[in-house]
Amino acid sequence: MTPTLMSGLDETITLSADTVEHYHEHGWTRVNEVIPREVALLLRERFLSLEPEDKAAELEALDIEKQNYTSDPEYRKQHLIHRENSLTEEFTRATRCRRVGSVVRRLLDVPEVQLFRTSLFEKKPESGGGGVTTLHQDYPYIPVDRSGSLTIWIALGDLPAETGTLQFVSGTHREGSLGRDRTFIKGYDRVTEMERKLDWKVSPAPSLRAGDATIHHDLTVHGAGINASSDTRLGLATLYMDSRCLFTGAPSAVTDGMPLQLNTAFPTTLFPIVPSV
Ligand SMILES: O=C(O)CCC(=O)C(=O)O
Repeated sequence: MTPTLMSGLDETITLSADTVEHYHEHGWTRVNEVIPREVALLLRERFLSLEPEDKAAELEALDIEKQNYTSDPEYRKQHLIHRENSLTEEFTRATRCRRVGSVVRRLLDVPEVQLFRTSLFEKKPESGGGGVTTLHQDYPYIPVDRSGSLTIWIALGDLPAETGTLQFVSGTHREGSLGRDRTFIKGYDRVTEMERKLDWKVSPAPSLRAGDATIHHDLTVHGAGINASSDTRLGLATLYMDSRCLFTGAPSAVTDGMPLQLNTAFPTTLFPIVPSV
């Protein structure tokens, strides 16, 4: 990355009061240019130019089996998930930069921001297998002792609404943890039940320019439509938390195999503190 691109990542962003209020009121918000457009376009290019074997979506093949992902092929078509270790170092720089850290700190209102995980969600055009991302909360899937973390989902590329950008059910961050959703459960699941009973309305899919982001609370129910365009939709999603959160010991694709101690903070060697002031 050139020094000019790097310096853009090192600046802090001051959010408007409306943006912050929208987050607290609805459980999600939008921030334009959370990373500079040129950086987002560069990341897209880097990803697309990786050899197919280098960008193998590990989860679809391996961990999803381990996680008891439903065998229904419908749920296997949502997206491909690429973890940070299969991406280039520019991704690491972008997700650990002060620019993003300052946004997270303002929304979480915590002394220190810690990165829990980065995933690149690739949704192929519908004709290539990209299906609907079913409604879910993030919190039931993370081994973190308190809710309140957030995910910044950054558009890598210009993403018109029809590519399947994220949509939210406003206010659901006040419902508590609803448990695992239909992706992992056959039969009763509370998200689907509430969706039917309460006739949930999802927010319209936004059109995002490269570098723009939507940000959601870990209890906010969200999903995405099919990718009705002819281009691959790439969203770089990183979950950040308060560095005082503790590890619960629950199995997870991110933490399994790591030397973590129950009821202690996540080691910063594995879960970096992100500069935020
Ligand atoms: O990109 C998607 O389709 C899903 C992303 C998601 O669920 C998330 O970032 O929490």
